[in-house]
Amino acid sequence: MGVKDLTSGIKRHARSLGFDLVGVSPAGPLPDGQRYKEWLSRGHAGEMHYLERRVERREDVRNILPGAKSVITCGLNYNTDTPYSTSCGDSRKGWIARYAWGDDYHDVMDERLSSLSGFIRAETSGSAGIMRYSDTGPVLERAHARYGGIGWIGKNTCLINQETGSWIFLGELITDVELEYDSPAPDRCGTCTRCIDACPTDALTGPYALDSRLCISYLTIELKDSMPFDLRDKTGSNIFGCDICQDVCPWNRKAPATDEASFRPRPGLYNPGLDSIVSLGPEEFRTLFKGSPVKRAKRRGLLRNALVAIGNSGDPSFVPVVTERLGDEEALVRIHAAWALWKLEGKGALGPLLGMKKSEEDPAVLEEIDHLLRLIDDYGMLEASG
Ligand code: B12
Ligand code: SF4
Ligand code: SF4
Repeated sequence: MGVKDLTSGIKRHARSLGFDLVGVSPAGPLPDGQRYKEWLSRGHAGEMHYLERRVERREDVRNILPGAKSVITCGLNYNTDTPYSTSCGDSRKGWIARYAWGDDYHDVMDERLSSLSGFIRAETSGSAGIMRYSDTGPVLERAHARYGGIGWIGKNTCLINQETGSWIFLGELITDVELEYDSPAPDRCGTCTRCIDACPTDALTGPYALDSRLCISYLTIELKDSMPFDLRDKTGSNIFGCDICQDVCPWNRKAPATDEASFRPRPGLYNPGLDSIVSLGPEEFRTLFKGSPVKRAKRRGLLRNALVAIGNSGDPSFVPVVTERLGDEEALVRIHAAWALWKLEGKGALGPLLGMKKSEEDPAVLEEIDHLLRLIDDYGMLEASG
């Protein structure tokens, strides 16, 4: 079969498998590799040290599959007919990012990519070498998607398609089969800067530049430690990921909804009550988030985030649920419960914090309590009066 027919056969098959977008780019050194190395050297990957490994594979997929000739990038729409975070202002609720409402996309993408891979093998009498990835390896996925004509890189750093918007998961097959290549899509951001203006933490340090250390998505999903003190106030109600720089993007205004049933919001994940999230026990957490991307944060990470959102809500009716978490089994949760109580009660947190300090043994929790106590003016007065 000729290169042209094989390419259109693969694209037709990808669409029949449910992929919304498919494009092909040549395997070879990517000019974007330089951009990537500069991003790393600025420290913008934060604690995601895995991104510093195997950079040569990201620069050129032939270091993954020797002899590779083509990268087939597939895009799957995960948008649903559900309001954006920017129109949900209920301070008693938390925001889980759109991508995480349904089943874990890694599983959905892998199954489809595996079928597409089987199709290519059959069409090439089993001779094709193929590797498949979807957020699972050292591949610059957005860069390949751009070269494959799937969309452009927006100033929010997301891959945007003119028709579908940016609610797209990416996955790719790297293959030694020669195919017909697409051309990169033009940049359609123009003079718009909505995403940069809307980012609450200034993580978009300029157009096409994201500092993960400031990004709420990183802080609520990837960061395993305490949330940096000065950023807590800025993360709003986001408890897992962040959609703001995509919610405000004009290219998402008319984004179509996906047909993919597994991305529909699972009960309880769309804009959930913060009191129910912060009260989840280990077993309830496991049951609720089985097969969901949210399990990545682990219970302690999700409760940390929910406590920060509760602190930001300014709603004193949360005090009882926060007080309960002062005795949580996880130090990370106790740290953020102490902070949330201080945010909600101010000086009123003095008694509970002093009480907590008496029995606390974890150095990181003690450090947080001492920091908060220093911030409560009354404490200084108490010390002075003996
Ligand atoms: C690390 C990572 C993160 C980090 C850093 C994100 C970032 N912007 O770099 C954090 C944790 C913050 C994150 C957040 C999110 N992520 Co993420 N993440 C990744 C991961 C694993 C690597 C990305 C990376 O290498 N970043 C480093 C930067 C420098 O690289 P880059 O963004 O890919 O950009 C390269 C090219 O696009 C090009 N380029 C960039 N800008 C420009 C501009 C111009 C003009 C040109 C010509 C080229 C160009 O050069 C860059 C370097 O090579 C990818 C999967 C993968 N293997 O690619 C998923 C991925 C990027 N994430 C994804 C998603 C869905 C998200 C979130 C939406 C989740 C959420 N709702 O919370 C947010 C979006 C935040 C945002 N505005 O980007 C999707 C993005 C799909 C899309 N449509 O773009 C991916 C592709 C996973 C997937 N397989 O679907 N993520
Ligand atoms: S995901 Fe949120 S915090 Fe990160 S760059 Fe976008 S708006 Fe800013
Ligand atoms: S909000 Fe505007 S600048 Fe940002 S990605 Fe969308 S179109 Fe581009």
